[in-house]
Amino acid sequence: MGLDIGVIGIGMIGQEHVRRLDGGPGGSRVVAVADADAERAAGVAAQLPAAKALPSGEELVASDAVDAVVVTSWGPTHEPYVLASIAAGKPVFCEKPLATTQEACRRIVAAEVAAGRRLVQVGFNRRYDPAHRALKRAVDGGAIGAPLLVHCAHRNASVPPHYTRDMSIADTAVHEIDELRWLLDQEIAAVQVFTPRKSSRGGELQDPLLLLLEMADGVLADVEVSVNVHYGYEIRCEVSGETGTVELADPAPVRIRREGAVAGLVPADWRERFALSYDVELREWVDTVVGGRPFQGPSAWDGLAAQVVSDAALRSLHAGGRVAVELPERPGLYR
Ligand code: ISE
Repeated sequence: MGLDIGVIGIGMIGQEHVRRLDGGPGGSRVVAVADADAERAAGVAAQLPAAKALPSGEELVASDAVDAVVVTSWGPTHEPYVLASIAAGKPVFCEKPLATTQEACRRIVAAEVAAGRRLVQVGFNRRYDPAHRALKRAVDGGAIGAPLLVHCAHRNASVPPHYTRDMSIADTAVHEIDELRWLLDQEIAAVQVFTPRKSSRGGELQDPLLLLLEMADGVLADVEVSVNVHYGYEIRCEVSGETGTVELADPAPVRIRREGAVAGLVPADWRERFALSYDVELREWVDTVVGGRPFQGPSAWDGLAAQVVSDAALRSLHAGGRVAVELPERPGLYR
């Protein structure tokens, strides 16, 4: 038995996911695509053996040919597609962010709770990266004793012209927001954003940013977001514990020695750094749906929690100071 998938939104990440899902493990294939740009949808469908381009995301969700939905459209359009999928009783994988406002995330959580079963998975891909998983295993296994501090860095070589200061938090740091909640099994209690000296390479953009996150149990995490480093794409995380430290190792597969220097190559962008994590993420999602197993991946609740923290960080960025995070009560469905 396979899984017939419809993909809404086939920009860069959408096309990457289509490539992974069509003819992928678990017998998945892409049977429908929809995009605001109908020509692009037709072009992608023409290259797939079983896919049709449909005129809208709503029609895709309603189509009898589609067993499960992948939403990779522009963030502000996620909510209606995810809600329609829940109403149709179809599993839906939604790229991060789940939605761009916490009100929209709350509506999604309420709809899923009313449906009485988990159908939504959010694309927080760090949870599927082998290095991040090894980091969590080390922390959970007690290798460094009780965690006390976490130091993260999220560096992009460059960002597109439409990238704004707020996106440094809502689009970029949101990965660490989810990662810290997952890694430490704790909610984030408060956040403060600092604006250091501005890099001259970022134009008008306030870059870098530094976030200080307080976990509910008192662990403190700092996150550097730099999006114009030019030398490549780099993700760091080090956890400092009572009896030791553990950190993500350098991901370079080879080390070059020449002309008196040693160099490990730095990935160019997130597609290269996280290629394997996307493979694992989508394979596990397909296997879960096909096997009829309960979802273990990032839930609509995780999407909402990340959005609430991201909004608090944006408030701190705009108005300054420490902002407490106020989460609603976690519904039983997500415990
Ligand atoms: C992008 O959307 C991602 O998800 C990348 O992982 C992140 O590094 C980048 O800053 C975002 O724009």
